[in-house]
Amino acid sequence: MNTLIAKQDQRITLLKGDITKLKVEAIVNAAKEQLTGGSGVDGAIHRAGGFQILQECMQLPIHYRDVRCPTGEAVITTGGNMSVPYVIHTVGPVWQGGASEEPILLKNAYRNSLEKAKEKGVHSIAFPNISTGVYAFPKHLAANIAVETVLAFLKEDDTLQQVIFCCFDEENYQIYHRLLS
Ligand code: AR6
Repeated sequence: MNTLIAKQDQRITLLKGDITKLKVEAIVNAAKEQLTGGSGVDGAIHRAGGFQILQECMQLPIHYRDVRCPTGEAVITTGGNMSVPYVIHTVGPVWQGGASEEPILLKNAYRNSLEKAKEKGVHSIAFPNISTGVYAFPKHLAANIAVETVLAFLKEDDTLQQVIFCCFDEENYQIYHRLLS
């Protein structure tokens, strides 16, 4: 695996690989509002964690219609069959051109995931590149928002000791590599 420690904060690490294989206390899922599973990283996490994750998701309260996690918010389950204790499910925005509050909603998704981790006393967390797959958020802008939000959070927090940006595709990895080195 390619790895890099961020110049801005040594608690931030960049990795390329499959988030379900990481030895951390929490992994973040780029989920949909219904929390029913899907493709991409959501599919990989539900496959690795098994049916238990879906069962836990379906026990969470419904906000409206069939929405269990509104865009920008975050909820938590166990890791099911995975060794990771927690999965933090967040929902990034669908890119619609940029005028529908997509940047702020993406920032909220990172920030609320970090808050959930802090509530549980988690020391290490890994993020996928939320919204940059099926939801088509521009990768450069998404990476800038992700890095800025995590750096700002870490400035005020001493619980988290490691935040991993886990990139799956080479394009995202190169973008983060430039931002963090
Ligand atoms: N580990 C780490 N990152 C991964 C993995 C993996 N195993 N697999 C894919 N990625 P996406 P979104 C990366 O589409 O854009 C689902 O159907 C991928 O390369 O998973 O937020 C949900 O149910 C990309 O950079 O999430 C929602 O409906 C990143 O994960 C919708 O997709 C995010 O891509 C959410 O779309």
